[in-house]
Amino acid sequence: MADLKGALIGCGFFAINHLHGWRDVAGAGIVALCDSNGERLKAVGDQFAIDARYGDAHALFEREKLDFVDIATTVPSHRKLVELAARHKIPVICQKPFARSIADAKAMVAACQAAGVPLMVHENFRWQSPIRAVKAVLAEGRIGKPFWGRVSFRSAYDVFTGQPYLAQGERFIVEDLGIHALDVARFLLGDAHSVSAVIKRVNPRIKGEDVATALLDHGGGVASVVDCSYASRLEEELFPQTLIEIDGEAGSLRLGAGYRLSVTTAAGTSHHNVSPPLLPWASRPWHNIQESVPAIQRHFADCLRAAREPETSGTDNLQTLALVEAVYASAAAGSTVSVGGLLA
Ligand code: NAD
Ligand code: 89V
Repeated sequence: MADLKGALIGCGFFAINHLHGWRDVAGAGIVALCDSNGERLKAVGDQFAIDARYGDAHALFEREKLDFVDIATTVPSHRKLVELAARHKIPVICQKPFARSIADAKAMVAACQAAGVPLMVHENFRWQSPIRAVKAVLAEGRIGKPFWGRVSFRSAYDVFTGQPYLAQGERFIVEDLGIHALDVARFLLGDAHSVSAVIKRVNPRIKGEDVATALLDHGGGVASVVDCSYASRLEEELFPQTLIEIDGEAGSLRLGAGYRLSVTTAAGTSHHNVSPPLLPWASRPWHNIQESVPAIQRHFADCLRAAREPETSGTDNLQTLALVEAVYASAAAGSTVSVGGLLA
């Protein structure tokens, strides 16, 4: 019997991973579903044997007794749904991108704070076990204080079949995928003060940019490069692996293709296989993203029970969203953009 009973709003492409994930989180479970698309609601409700089904979120909140709500809809509905949850005093997890604008994000954070309701953004890439392994090397001090980093995601994988909306927006890779890489850069190297970026659309069949390169100034001479592309046909298709390079004052680390982590210090180089587990319900190549879903959900449940702020709380995510905005602003202006200015 779950002590934390949740509802899932949005039964689309990625929600299936949420539902499998929640089954792996001890003491938490999804007891009700909501989707405005009746066919999806029925298909997902039947697949996961969840009978409480709603086509409208107002009815869901009025009728169900919930400990949390998991919002897995796309960004246009986030503000309305988060504010509705806050009015009902229900703790919220909301998928990324949290908001289309900093103003919307701040309004959601303020609504949850005023209601005394915990709010976490489902920013799951930093919960991938290979990325946690990189963080552990840094935390152990094995390579000393980092002074340079690179977070890279380059692919030609067809994401548009599973997520057709990605081809239709004015913004694409930075808002959808770069947001994860920017969050990982923050996670590993700390917040950035300024950003200088170049973006480009290569694929003529989509509306937004599919290539982006950003230089982040983390302060104190520490810099990182965050680069992402869905226009890079490579010898080995690595989707959806994030590659990481970090140089520190006492050594370096490289998270390379195939989840190979190399750590070099004065004592030499050690190699580690940090491949993510293939969970029973997961499938390659998505398994590294899939395993990060129960990991972040478990973190949310733990934080809820301990009344602790989650790592990627709404407040924290403002910094990641500001980096996204800074990339677009810098690319448009052709100049370096201050991150703080965007949050003011
Ligand atoms: P999708 O379009 O397949 O599914 C969204 C569902 O939400 C649809 O079924 C739609 O009918 C429903 N919906 C929309 N507004 C609603 C509302 N107001 N009330 C009830 N139902 C509503 O989208 P998706 O690909 O599953 O993506 C959902 C979110 O997850 C997006 O924000 C996307 O960026 C994110 N996502 C995250 C990851 C990750 O690794 N974190 C991966 C893929 C997608
Ligand atoms: O994270 C996302 O929303 C997905 C994917 C991992 C494919 O980029 O679009």
